[in-house]
Amino acid sequence: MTTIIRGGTVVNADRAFRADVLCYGDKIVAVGENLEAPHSALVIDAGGQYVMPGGIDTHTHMNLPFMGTVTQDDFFSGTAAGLAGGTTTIMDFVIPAPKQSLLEAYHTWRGWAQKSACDYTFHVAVTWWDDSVHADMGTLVRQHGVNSFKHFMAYKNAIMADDETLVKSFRRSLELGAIPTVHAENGELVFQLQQDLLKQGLTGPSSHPLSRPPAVEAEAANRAIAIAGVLGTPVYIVHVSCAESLDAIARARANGQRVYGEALAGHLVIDDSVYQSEDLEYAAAHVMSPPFRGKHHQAALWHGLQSGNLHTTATDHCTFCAAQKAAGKDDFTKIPNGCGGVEDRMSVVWDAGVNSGKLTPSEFVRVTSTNAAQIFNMYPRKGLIAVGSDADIVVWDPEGRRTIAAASQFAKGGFNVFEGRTVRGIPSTTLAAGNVVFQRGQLMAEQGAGRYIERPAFAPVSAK
Ligand code: URQ
Ligand code: ZN
Ligand code: ZN
Repeated sequence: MTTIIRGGTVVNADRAFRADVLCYGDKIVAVGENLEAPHSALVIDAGGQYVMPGGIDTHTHMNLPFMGTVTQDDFFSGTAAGLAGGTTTIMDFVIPAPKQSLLEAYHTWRGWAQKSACDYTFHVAVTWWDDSVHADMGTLVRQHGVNSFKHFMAYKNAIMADDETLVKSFRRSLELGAIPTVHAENGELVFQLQQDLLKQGLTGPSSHPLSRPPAVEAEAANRAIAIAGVLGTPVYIVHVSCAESLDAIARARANGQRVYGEALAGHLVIDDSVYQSEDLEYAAAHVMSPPFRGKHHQAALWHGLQSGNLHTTATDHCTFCAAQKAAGKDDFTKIPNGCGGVEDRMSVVWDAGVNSGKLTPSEFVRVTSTNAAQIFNMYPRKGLIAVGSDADIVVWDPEGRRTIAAASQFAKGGFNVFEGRTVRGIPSTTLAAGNVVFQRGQLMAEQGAGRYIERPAFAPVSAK
């Protein structure tokens, strides 16, 4: 299949320039003005539009078994929804149960992901420790293209990693040339605050943010950064939600430590007033961790993206329907944690970031695609419009508008945290691996078309 994208402005993280883009098969084969193309080529008119690298969502959970249930979106519905929003690669998570072999869990997730409509890759969670975990991490890096290991510092009595696991896993990651990532919340503090609230009879969803205030997140962020600093390994902090965690990252980076931070589209534009709604189903639908925060935290997160102290934007797409969320109607600690967003991230970040002047188009590309590709070693295959890069391309209509609504979304779960938000700046066409998979509202995602993306380790300190 040959496709020529004509008349657009190519936007990479380093510059924007007028050029046509010629794709052959799954690769970009030419970028330049007035390109020749075979008569048989599919022509996409990008006049007045931007031609950008497909989005990379560094944080999704499709088909996740969690808190006694399984997310609504599987790897087909979730990736198809992402393609409709301009995201062409997802980074999902293999999350072994404690004492479960990492390799066994990895193969299970690989099976679930076969149906993906777009390319995908996995962070593998280290939820426990023994010599077999040490060995499996080596196999995953050397034989399966895993170069990032996740650590949940929250979720006590479930998947929480204690300090011994953090230290041993961070050290092993360094040996292997892999990067540790963390969900930074102090799970012990969360647990105790939850018990306190329940003892006071405060069982509703409005207690969720009270059980995980910013200080609970910042303590864990500081601890993960300190452990990484002592051991000499980089660290990537997922869903940074508050100013206090961002301050920890900025301080460490100012001291020369290699720390990366991720912001969720939801945390950038939604505040904690959602938990005060008298509609408890609505409030429960917003239960995710870390929770949505007060407005001043959003301003801090935008400053983080602008200053280079936050590097990627993601969604933590983890959808549960109202019936699933109702598991916690009498006890907020039993509300399955998670919200959606994979379909809306790019437009929400563009509308709130570029239209407001906070980000340039190139900075938008950097935080929605290029930084993720570079941090996790997929660049320049991903995150760039250039000859030889994958033909994962979003043709972006900066004047196009869409009002986000659960009723019209492709994602499942029947709820959308961005409900009613009209965004200016939407994909007009998405190409994944050179195939047009979304065009002017029509989704042509193909089940199983996605490929597993191996990510080489960084230069390992020692090969043992
Ligand atoms: O903590 C996570 O990232 C997963 C389990 C999704 N849920 C959430 O509330 N963020
Ligand atoms: Zn998390
Ligand atoms: Zn997550």
